[in-house]
Amino acid sequence: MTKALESEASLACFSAPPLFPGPLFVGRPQSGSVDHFFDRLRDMFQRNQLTNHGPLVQELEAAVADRLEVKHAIAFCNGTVALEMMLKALDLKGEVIVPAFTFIATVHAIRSAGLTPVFADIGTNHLLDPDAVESVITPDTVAILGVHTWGQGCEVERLQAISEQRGLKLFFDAAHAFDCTHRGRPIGGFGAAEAFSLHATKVFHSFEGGLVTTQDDALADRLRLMRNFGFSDYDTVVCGGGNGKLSEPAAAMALTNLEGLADVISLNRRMWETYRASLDGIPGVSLLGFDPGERQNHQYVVVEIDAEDFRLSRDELLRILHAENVLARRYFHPGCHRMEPYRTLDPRAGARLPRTDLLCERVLVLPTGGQVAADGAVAIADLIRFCQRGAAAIRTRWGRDA
Ligand code: T4K
Repeated sequence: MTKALESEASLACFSAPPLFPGPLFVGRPQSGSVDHFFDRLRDMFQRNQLTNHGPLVQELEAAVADRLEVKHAIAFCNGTVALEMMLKALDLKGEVIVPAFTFIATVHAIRSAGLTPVFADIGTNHLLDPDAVESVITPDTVAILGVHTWGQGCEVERLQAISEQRGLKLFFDAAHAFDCTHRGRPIGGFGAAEAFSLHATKVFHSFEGGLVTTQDDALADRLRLMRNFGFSDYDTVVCGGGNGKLSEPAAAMALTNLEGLADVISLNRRMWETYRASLDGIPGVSLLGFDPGERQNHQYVVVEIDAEDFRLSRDELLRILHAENVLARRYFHPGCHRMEPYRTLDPRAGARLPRTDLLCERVLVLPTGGQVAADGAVAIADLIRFCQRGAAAIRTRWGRDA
């Protein structure tokens, strides 16, 4: 894995061998015991109940509700469908305020639910800015959808106060935030409902899967109907719906991963600490910190690159990292407002999203987890430091090779 970084000629982008022999990903799945998973599958085949709210899904929902201290956890086939059904369940019509600095699924779900997304800017913490939310409220606004980006809790109390004053519903996209807290309370119990992703790349996964958590009995009942086509019994359909069901093998994976989650999170935490120590003092690189008083899953290692101080842009660094097999990601570039269909629907959105645009140019998410290991994180940080120091020579060489 190690190679001496002596001059720009040591870099793989100039045809030297890469720092890592194979790719290091952001979002490499971390799974629990394969034996425990197969034990659960064997039992499942004995019962021959493969899907449609079987015992493994029921066990998962009870375990999650208990862990997140919520009355209801309703499992779905993926996080996007969980979001869509959560947003559809209250029969809202109108505009939903949402950040553009999020994975595109957040915004697509609003549109699929028959609602209109309206983008509001984020703060320097990467989270929906309540002042920006207030500035885009119109008579057509019906809801706010905050995103607990990177597992950090949104400014829940201020968003709650705004939604109560203005008669709006408040929802959260908690795709990144399983097992995280806000003000000491588990994320999952805030707003009218929260939606989680159990995608394979998430800290806690079911291959594909999602969850909605809520304290509201009526909303939970409705969501359980909706995910099963609206059927209340064998041949009675009482509302609209679709197929949002989680399968039993997916629930078996989730239950198995729940057993090993504490180990995954403590590994992520150690990796984050290693990155923090190793990236320290590199001009133009700032690691997104976390409130030490909150529980975090440390699924994402997020840095911001200031092109002036770093002397290379984020995208130039990305090019170097990729050549070295460090497949860092620039989530959520270029911002949902610059992707279709939203770019065409609201071509002027960028004018009110300066912090979103800035972050879309600066954020880099680094690979973490067991695939990287501590010495890998140190090597990646050393590489980044080397790039900052050698920026002038790297640029000159790029100019010469062009
Ligand atoms: N809301 C938010 C805020 C979200 O971030 C997401 C999803 C959602 C809603 C929607 O939830 P889901 O409907 O997905 O449940 C990935 C994930 O696919 C996506 O779930 C996630 N957010 C997003 C942030 O990241 P991509 O397109 O970047 O994934 P992809 O295929 O590039 O995978 C990342 C890397 O992980 C790959 O380069 C290789 C590695 N990988 C991936 C998979 C699936 C593996 O090594 N093995 C694997 O099995 O979106």
